[in-house]
Amino acid sequence: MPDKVIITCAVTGAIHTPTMSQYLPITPDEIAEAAIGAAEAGAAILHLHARDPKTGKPDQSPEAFTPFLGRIKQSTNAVVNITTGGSPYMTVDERTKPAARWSPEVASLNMGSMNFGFFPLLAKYKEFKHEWEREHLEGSRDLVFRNSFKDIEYVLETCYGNGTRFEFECYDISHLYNLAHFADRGLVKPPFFVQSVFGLLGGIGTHPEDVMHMKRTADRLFGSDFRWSVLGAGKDQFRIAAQAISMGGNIRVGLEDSIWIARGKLAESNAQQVVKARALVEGLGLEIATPDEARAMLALKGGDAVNF
Ligand code: KMH
Ligand code: ZN
Repeated sequence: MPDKVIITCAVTGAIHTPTMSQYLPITPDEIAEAAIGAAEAGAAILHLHARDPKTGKPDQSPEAFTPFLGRIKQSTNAVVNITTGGSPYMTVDERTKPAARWSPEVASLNMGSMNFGFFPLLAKYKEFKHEWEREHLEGSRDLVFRNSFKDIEYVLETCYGNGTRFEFECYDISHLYNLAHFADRGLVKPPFFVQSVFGLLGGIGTHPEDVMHMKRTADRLFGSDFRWSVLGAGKDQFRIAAQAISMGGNIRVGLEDSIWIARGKLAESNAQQVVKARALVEGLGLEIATPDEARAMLALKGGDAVNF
């Protein structure tokens, strides 16, 4: 059991929409403030997406990240992780541009293609603030989040020269095998930061046995060569986190993954979720990792070696 637990906070993402929560960070100022608040509350890693400030629609142009990356760097020592998942509606080329431009310490890397269904959320909302939101949910009935072997190789090759390392997002057991394939080919180097995603429609579920199976399979494939982290989508976020912490894992929270702080109660900030996550860690007699401890655990290049 490692005694330090890395908390990642994913502050806005590309799945939830402005109608779903007034607390979802949208503008660059809101994203910067949410990220800084999360870091102050104990998040060692900040997983970042950008949005159009007027409509809240996911925006994966490198320029959309400019106004908040510098602010976050000046105000915190936290590790910045830039998404290459963007929105599942975007091409891999579009999705990779911000990480290629800004050379963060970490970029996300999605380890397989899958159905990506968030249309069940349609039932919860009668009206939407912006037209794109309904289409975004409705369209996910027919949405394949494409991450072919070629796509994954493209992200690896594009970011490799920058010394960026990866948050390997694994939404199912097969994604662990895909990572093992890239490890066998020498295209990725340990320690692997494996982010297991539970509860997205199209991926593995949220049963405790699902969490066990993911961990057991990663143990068998990677031995001591990986750091395990989990995220639970939606209402199961903290139950999954608690199980993973007690199994020696690291955790990810944030409004990207769940807009809730308790049953039926919206989280009023990302920091509020980080505070709750930290209490889980400390309640189990463990300590949260500082950003520099996370850098050492994940063999990162350092906060000065980025392009922002
Ligand atoms: N929205 C999460 C379930 C990415 O940014 O690369 C997955 C995610 C994808 O974080
Ligand atoms: Zn993300």
